[in-house]
Amino acid sequence: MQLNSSLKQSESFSLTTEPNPEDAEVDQEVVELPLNRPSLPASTSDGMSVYLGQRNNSLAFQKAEELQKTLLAHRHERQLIILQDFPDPDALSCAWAYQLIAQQYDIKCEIIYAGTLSHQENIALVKLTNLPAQRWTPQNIKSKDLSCYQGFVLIDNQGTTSQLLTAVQHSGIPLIAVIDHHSLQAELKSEFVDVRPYVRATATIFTQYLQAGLLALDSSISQHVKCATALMHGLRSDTNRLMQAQEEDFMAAAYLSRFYDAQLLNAILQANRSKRVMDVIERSLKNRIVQNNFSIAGVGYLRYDDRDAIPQAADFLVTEENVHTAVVYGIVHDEDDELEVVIGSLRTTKLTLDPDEFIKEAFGQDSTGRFFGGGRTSAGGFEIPMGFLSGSNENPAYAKMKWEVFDAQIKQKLLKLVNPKDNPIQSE
Ligand SMILES: [Mn+2]
Repeated sequence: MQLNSSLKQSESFSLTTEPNPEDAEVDQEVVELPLNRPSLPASTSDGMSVYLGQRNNSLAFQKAEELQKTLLAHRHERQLIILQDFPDPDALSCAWAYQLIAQQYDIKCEIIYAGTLSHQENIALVKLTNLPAQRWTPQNIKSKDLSCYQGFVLIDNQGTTSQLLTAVQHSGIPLIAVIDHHSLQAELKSEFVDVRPYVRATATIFTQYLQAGLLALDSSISQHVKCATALMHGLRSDTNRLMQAQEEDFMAAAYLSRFYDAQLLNAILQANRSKRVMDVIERSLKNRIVQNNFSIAGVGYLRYDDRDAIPQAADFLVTEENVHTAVVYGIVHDEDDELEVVIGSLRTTKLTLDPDEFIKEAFGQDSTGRFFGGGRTSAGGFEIPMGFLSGSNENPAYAKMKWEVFDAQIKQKLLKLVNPKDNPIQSE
């Protein structure tokens, strides 16, 4: 195997000047970085895997080169990096990596998301690494002066899971880059697009950019070590602790292993579940119905800050013997805005089940043609706004009735796909 040839090259690569975002002189220091072109193996006799690895490697290189050109064309600008409303470690770490890469071109980036960091590991990640992400709500974005931004970037999403997108688009800011591994949601008018649904984590894509030379990681720079740790966490969490990782993801993890801080990662992973998350998991266990190896559970009402308990409950239910797919959903309410939305998560270990297809098929689209959800390998999610039916839960009888209607409707839609007699989509 000759795949490590490009790694060896990257070892010898170093930046001559350390970029400093505060330094006005940085303008003159911006130079076109030499990228590490992957060399072809001397022999491809050991089969297909080398060929595929090599091909992916050169695609990664080509994309890194394209991204570099895009960044060069936007030197000295300010950009917004928009994450999904409830960003996960993959999204957060990649946004940070993009920010550090862009900094070398004197591009200043703000990492923003509209929802909350509700998973205890995400809170730990952001706190322990000082990850520079900010919450902008759909309300306060209206009072911001967006005219100072010349572009925006979507990372680990394609804009369909962010409430901030509309405001940013309305202000006329152009989309500069989309870097994601979810299935393509719609045609995107972006200067740079790198959407690779077969890659298990966006962190893998970003690590490949780093390896190609877009940023030379340096173990003596604490921010680099923390970012590498965040990327390792993102990669692990999107691949079920590497159990669903493929060659590319392992290669990326191997590269990050030179820079990341294992103790820091351990501290992030040790974050404990809150009592409220435990309660939601308990409710999901109690309410679950298991049919044809699908486990389905409605958990009732949840506070906005506990929204992340839903995917955690799904993670838990999918571990039951004879269950290959778990779907957990609940009504999440935002007390400040009297807004309610049905939020659900799907987890599967069944290789032939495509979460993106499954969720789109189960719930369909809204009146504007937008799907209620989608997914990636082994995981998916959906959000169904409750609109006019939001709020008025102070009347317990009404709140109970409302939940029962939504619960029944979601179950009906899911069971249609779960039961192969009613619908041939699940063939077993
Ligand atoms: Mn991801």
